[in-house]
Amino acid sequence: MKIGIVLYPTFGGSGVVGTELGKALAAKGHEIHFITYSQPVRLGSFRENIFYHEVSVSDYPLFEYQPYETVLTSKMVDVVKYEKLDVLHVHYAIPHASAAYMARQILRSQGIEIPFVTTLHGTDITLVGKDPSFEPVITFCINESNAVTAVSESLKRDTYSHFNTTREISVIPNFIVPSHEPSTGCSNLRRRYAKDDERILCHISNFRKVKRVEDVLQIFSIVRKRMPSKLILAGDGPERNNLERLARELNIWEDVIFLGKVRDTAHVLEIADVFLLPSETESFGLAALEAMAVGVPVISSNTGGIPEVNIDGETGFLSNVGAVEEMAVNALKILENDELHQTFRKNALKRSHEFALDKILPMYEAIYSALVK
Ligand code: GMT
Repeated sequence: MKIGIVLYPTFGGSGVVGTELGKALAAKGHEIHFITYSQPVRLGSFRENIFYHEVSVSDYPLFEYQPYETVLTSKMVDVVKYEKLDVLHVHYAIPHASAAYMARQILRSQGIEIPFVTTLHGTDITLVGKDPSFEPVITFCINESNAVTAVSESLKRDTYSHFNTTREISVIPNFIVPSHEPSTGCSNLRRRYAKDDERILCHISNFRKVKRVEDVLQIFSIVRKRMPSKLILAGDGPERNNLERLARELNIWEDVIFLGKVRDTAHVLEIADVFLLPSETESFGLAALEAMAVGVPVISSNTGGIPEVNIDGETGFLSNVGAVEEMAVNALKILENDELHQTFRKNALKRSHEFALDKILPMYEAIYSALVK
């Protein structure tokens, strides 16, 4: 099949999922056309069956806000028409689903039928999408998509509760991709960041408010009083300055390592002992799954779709949002008991196999096939 994938090309979860999905489909022989405003960060080097179409919005003095959605729509029309695509798959509803709807209408007026699949990822429903400034458009696009998928049962429920829709939503969980990159030699790398008697706690995100990274620092501050440890933070975003300040106020800054944005997070996770994800809301928690995939137990909040990934008392522990004391106690339970730590490590790894690419990929292919037929 010839598939157009529209996504945000950034480090965000939806971009990672869309890019890895495209790469995996291309490896299976499908022809994949990425349509977005810059090269997706996870795309990597040249690969067979993969094409990238850049959406570039030219600056015109009249525009205080650049009309990205319009230019994206025109690009989608062009790529569908000239590359003869069979289906479009848009990741993150805003504004990709409305652009796809418009592209479908334009192409229909030219005698070309193109179905589009919308994958809902989280904040396009739970935070941004339900805002009255987006809601009518999102409701319309959900109803007009030829197929809709959501990354968790929780997100599916949220969609029905926030939007006036009864259309079928297929839950297709996020997945992990087996790494082909050689391991960095875990113990050598580990020694660069922590002494042998120190534990490493880790958090990776886009440092937005919703991630509650300040809770990560609070949890670490409690753990650090009980055992020598380091906190590795990978990622960047609007909260970074506040977090650096808080790390100084809590007097833990010497043991907190801000790595900034990291392309291949698996190598960071490999040296971690526990992963912290105390988010306010999280439709799935891809970062937690990526940690589990390298055998790292997860201390998380119990919000949204996280309980569908992290199993309380088995692959990590779950607590109410904001319960930093409890999360610290849970982290210590694992870190202070080597035998328990190893059991949680094994459980986390085993659980991650439930989300293996070869289980998830056919679910998307089945959706495309049904539409193309
Ligand atoms: O805000 C983010 O965390 C990024 C966002 C995205 O769309 O890029 O992540 C959402 O999609 C991910 C991939 O499906 C999910 O794993 C995240 O849980 C979800 N984020 C939230 O719901 C906050």
